[in-house]
Amino acid sequence: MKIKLIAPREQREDTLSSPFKLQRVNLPLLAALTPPGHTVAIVDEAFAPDDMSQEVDLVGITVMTDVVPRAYDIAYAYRRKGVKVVMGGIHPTVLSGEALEHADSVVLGEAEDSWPRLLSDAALGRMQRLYQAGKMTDIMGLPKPRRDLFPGTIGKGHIPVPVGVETSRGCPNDCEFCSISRTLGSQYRVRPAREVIAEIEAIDSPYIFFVDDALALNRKEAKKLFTEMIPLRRLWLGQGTVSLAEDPELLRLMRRSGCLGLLIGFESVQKATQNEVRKIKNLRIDFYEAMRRFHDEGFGILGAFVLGFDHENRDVFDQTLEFIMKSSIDCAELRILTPYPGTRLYDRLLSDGRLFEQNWWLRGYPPDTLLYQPRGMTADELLNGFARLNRQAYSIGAITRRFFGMTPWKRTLLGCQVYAGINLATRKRYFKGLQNPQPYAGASNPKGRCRP
Ligand code: B12
Ligand code: SF4
Repeated sequence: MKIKLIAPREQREDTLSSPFKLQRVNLPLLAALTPPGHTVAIVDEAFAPDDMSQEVDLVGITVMTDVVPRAYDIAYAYRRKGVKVVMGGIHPTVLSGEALEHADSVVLGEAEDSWPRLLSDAALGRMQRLYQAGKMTDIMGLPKPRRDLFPGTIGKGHIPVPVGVETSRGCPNDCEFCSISRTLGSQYRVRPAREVIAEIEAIDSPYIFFVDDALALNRKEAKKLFTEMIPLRRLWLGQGTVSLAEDPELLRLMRRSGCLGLLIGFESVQKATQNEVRKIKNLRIDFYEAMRRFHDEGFGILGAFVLGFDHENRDVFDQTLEFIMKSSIDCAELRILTPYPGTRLYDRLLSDGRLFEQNWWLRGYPPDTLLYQPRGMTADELLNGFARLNRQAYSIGAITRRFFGMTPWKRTLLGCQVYAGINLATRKRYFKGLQNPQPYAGASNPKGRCRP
């Protein structure tokens, strides 16, 4: 069969023009799991548009909630041509019934076991509607992702694009707003260091992005991996929890193995909320000390903050700004809490009648749309406080002041360029986002307003 694997772009953003790209790992991995005898092509709409005139027998689409409208449009267009469409990834896994209205088949959860089965059924003309792995994937012995099929590793300005690599899967923390435990599982599974190293050795980009949600949760294994990575002389980025900073030896090995920067989920600066978020609940280090340690190792930190938790009050905006400025966070990701389907948060807000719209993802709202009735403040207070925080944290004065609390890597010419480029691009994106309509601004009585 001729198979095409597609990653849809976000509905409203011009992702093709975005300078920040990542070579995703899931589609190259699916290609590697495809038994011989089929041909596979990969399309990532963040890199290049799809050419629908190509001949194809089966289309596989990877679907995150943010790309649902686009994914369903693609599926519709191919099915109209008589091509069978399979969906997989986090959204179809948690909402298979909805996905099956748009696809011929859905793969639930991990695909290592189901994908080869599905293909052999499809080749015989008896593809099932649903495929589910019999058990959790043993991630020892995963095949090397077919990165040769990926459409380009050179990004805008000819900067090599970071290449996604997995070192682990799953997360035991089960934070209320996260869907990982229901999809990739709550058991933290680590890939053997030698397999990760072999995979990295075969990658031609100098930049790696570790796609693990919770990098180095198993510190012993992580230290082994980072030690073995030192001679490879690669540069890498990753995402993890603040708790990484609890272990100075780990941080040192991360630096020596080429860590340039980390996306760190601080989530909230308010204690009452921190007690609700499992990953930061039992931290043995405070946020300021963590930032000092990250910066001492030279890491650039993209700190992620979520606004709108139930226990938060109006002071959260000033307090978040204070932390961002005093700790000189290199870049801050500011987000309004999003109730993704498949999370405990979504279920709770739905049963409390606080969701403004039950199937909000079908409408293609842009990021940071307020989708529920907040508790610690009114909807207007949340939206106005969020807008003010964005403007203050990304004013030219604030960007400049954070720059002077800089870490050594920023003092190089390249470092200055990266810092300025990322902050100015984020400023532009956030300020533009603040113009987006907020369909439920001012809503105070959600009961009865929740649209099914
Ligand atoms: C790396 C990552 C990113 C990267 C790159 C994303 C990318 N394009 O690859 C960056 C940092 C850019 C990113 C951004 C965002 N992300 Co993100 N990200 C991840 C992360 C940590 C890893 C993804 C990954 O590569 N996993 C490893 C692969 C192998 O797993 P997988 O994709 O699930 O694929 C397996 C199966 O699902 C299945 N499968 C997947 N697709 C398909 C398709 C077919 C046809 C088949 C058969 C099977 C199949 O097969 C694979 C092998 O078993 C996940 C969490 C996670 N651990 O998965 C969050 C995650 C996907 N992200 C999430 C979110 C919310 C976002 C953002 C919206 C955050 C934000 N507020 O801006 C943005 C959206 C960006 C976008 N629209 O693409 C949520 C998605 C929730 C949801 N319901 O959609 C997740 C689950 C995190 C979470 N904790 O909840 N993200
Ligand atoms: S620590 Fe991160 S990946 Fe794990 S459950 Fe919490 S938010 Fe999800």
